[in-house]
Amino acid sequence: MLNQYSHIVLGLGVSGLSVVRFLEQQGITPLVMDSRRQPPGADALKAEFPNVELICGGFDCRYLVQASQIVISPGIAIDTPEVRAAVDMGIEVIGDVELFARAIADKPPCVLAITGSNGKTTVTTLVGEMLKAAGLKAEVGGNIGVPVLELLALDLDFYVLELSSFQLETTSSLNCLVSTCLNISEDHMDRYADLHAYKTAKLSLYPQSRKVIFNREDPLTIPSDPMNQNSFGLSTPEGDEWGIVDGKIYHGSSEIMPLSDVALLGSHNHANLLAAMALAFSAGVDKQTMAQVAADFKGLPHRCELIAVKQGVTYVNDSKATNVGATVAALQGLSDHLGDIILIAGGDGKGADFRPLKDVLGNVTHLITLGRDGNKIAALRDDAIQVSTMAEAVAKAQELASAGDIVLMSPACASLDMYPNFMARGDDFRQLVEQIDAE
Ligand code: UMA
Ligand code: ADP
Repeated sequence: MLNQYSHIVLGLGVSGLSVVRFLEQQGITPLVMDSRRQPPGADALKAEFPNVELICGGFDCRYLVQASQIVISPGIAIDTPEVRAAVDMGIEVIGDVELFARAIADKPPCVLAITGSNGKTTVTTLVGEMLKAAGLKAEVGGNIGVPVLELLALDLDFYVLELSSFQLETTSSLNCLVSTCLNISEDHMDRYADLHAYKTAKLSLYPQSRKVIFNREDPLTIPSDPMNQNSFGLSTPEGDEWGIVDGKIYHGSSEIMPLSDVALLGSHNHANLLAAMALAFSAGVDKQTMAQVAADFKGLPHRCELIAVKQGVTYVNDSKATNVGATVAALQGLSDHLGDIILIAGGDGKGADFRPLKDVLGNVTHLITLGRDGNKIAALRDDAIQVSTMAEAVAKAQELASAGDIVLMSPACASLDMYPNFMARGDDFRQLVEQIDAE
């Protein structure tokens, strides 16, 4: 006879561990399962909750089909056969964000949520900074790295949440004050049947929001049903939209600041800033405060980050470009550059179609590829140089570059074929660049 567990936590990464803590606080002892033999949260679980049972190396269906609720981690696909079997039997399968939503259901709407294929972390960080600068009690969480349930212990006016499509698949009752989908381009095609399925997961955020801010230059983000909505975009704003006129940011007819005072570089970051301002405005942040934050915020590491100028060559770390859309944005942002651009790309393509890179590769003088799917990117150019390691890639780039050129590491791929995460890949690139003689 199996133990009867009403609650099962699937996945023991940072979010799974936060779910165990949350359930234990409610007096519920769950069973935890992880398909990995050594899940990263195993030691912490044993230390904090020695009585919680953990099954590693697979999901035992016999427990799943007897549960009343399964809380699944974002890294596990709902279509995993054991999970699908439980869903088909009518067992509730939700994520940590849905638990969070239910825990704050009695509060007035206080969530500002950000999704999209690219720019989420940048916008989430900006919104968090703007709210704090305005004196509001706000913290960021979600896909940005802090599990949402951990925010419940804090006394906050607002929760600023970065949400991935994986998290949104298992969330249905988040009562957002305001939300945005920044843009949609192909990503995670190893988890979705097609772009439509991915878009459906992203836009499921809209019906869970009192107000929606969409990107009027990206048709895929436009709500299909009429709702309380506004938009941002690089074009001239109409009505009370957010936009740009003659190099200045405007909210409707009200000028916020000139782009020359904005610290972030690139038109994609200007779009991010407009979205952040629109969200912060919905929480009551005044325009002087948002302009001050925009003037101070220089961007995050691993995102088109200028790391060094060596022998006149500028090295840029864009390791967070884990999909094609991000690399396209990086290369478009450099389209005015007069010197050569040497691009280092490749990694785990997650089933992506790389053809949208072809046009922007016109800006690239030399293409160096590496990683599992590097050959697929190399196939877009007859003269691509294929290497096996980042060290070889940097050495080759250094050999080809001369003063005035840019070496851009913007992989258009995830890092997991060669590194534990995108930060490790960016750090490897940075260390290799640091070893190049300055003169
Ligand atoms: N995994 C297994 N078996 C399991 C459980 C997980 O193999 O039983 C694998 C997954 O396939 C994945 C890895 O383990 O590769 C981590 O998965 P997880 O669900 O345990 O992840 P957590 O550590 O809980 O972190 C999650 C988010 N991870 C994912 O969505 C994969 C983190 O986003 C998020 O910061 C964290 O919750 C807090 O909310 C990371 C991410 O990569 C940064 N997100 C993707 C992205 O940005 O592209 C969506
Ligand atoms: P996310 O959290 O959605 O991955 P980040 O802010 O971490 O977004 O940026 C990830 C990558 O996408 C970086 O390479 C960055 O330069 C690029 N990027 C940021 N904003 C945009 C945007 N609006 N459109 C396209 N690419 C973007």
